[in-house]
Amino acid sequence: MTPILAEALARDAERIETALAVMLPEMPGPERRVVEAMRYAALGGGKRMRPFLVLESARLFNVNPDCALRVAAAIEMVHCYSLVHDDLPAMDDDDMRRGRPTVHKAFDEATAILAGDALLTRAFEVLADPLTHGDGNVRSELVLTLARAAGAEGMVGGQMIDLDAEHREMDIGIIMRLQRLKTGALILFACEAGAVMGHAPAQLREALRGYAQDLGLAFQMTDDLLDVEGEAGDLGKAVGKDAARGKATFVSLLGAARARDQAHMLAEQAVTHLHAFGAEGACLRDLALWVVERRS
Ligand code: GRG
Repeated sequence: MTPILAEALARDAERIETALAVMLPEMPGPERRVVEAMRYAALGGGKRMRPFLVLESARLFNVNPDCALRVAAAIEMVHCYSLVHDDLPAMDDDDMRRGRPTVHKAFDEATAILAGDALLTRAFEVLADPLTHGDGNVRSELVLTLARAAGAEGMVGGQMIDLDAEHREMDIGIIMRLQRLKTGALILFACEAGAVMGHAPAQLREALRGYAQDLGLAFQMTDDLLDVEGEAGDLGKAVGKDAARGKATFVSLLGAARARDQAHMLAEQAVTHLHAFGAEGACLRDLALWVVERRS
């Protein structure tokens, strides 16, 4: 990782942590357990890549950093909800996430379901709040775009295909579709959010979409490689689960060497979309190149 990217990621991760802690305040009363589980899920871990993409894309259009931070926190809440639900026994059944027990292990299944639900709804509450953007049309577009990215046309749809993957033959086309929805849709929203907040011209918004689509696939291919070649200690979660379940992935279909080559090619292709931003796109460029080298 380049020093500039390391510094920017660390600085933004700290800002996100503080924003999330403020937006998910501890609560008195009998309902406090669900808030404790939400805070457990959202605070103190993760690479914070999606919020970083929001903050960086917003910076390109001189968006007010406090407004961008709220959108960044909202997308991290949706991401954390998806991890909490994905780890449940009915889905991936994982005991460890971000180096500690999953929410249903630390609390219980019903609390984990509710914490995920409440993180998802809180995210939309944050987006719809006038503090997030002074222009109601922008707030409405953020809500609409994130709803599409997270729902059945996006992440949830991808998760459905993924759950089916254990029971039927999958080819590369369906795996691409699965990943475009499951991980790609939120990454796409993260990169577009800055353009939406900054009323960016269509051509620049399209450039960010192109970057996001290549980045999302490169990220997922690397995720599949890490499941085969990574260390549970580095990743903070179990490895080898896809193969154990006989699940088709980019690695099982392409082989590790080709998947690695493809991931690098996609990362380089992602960078080509950033030309229009000149030196301002340096952190996004470094991120794309790091995503395929990462060990966690
Ligand atoms: C339950 C609706 C629903 C969706 C779940 C995102 C997802 C869909 C499942 C997560 C399982 C998984 C390992 C997906 C592969 C890619 C991915 C999203 C990895 C986790 O994202 P990172 O690496 O995690 O950014 P951190 O912890 O760094 O935030």
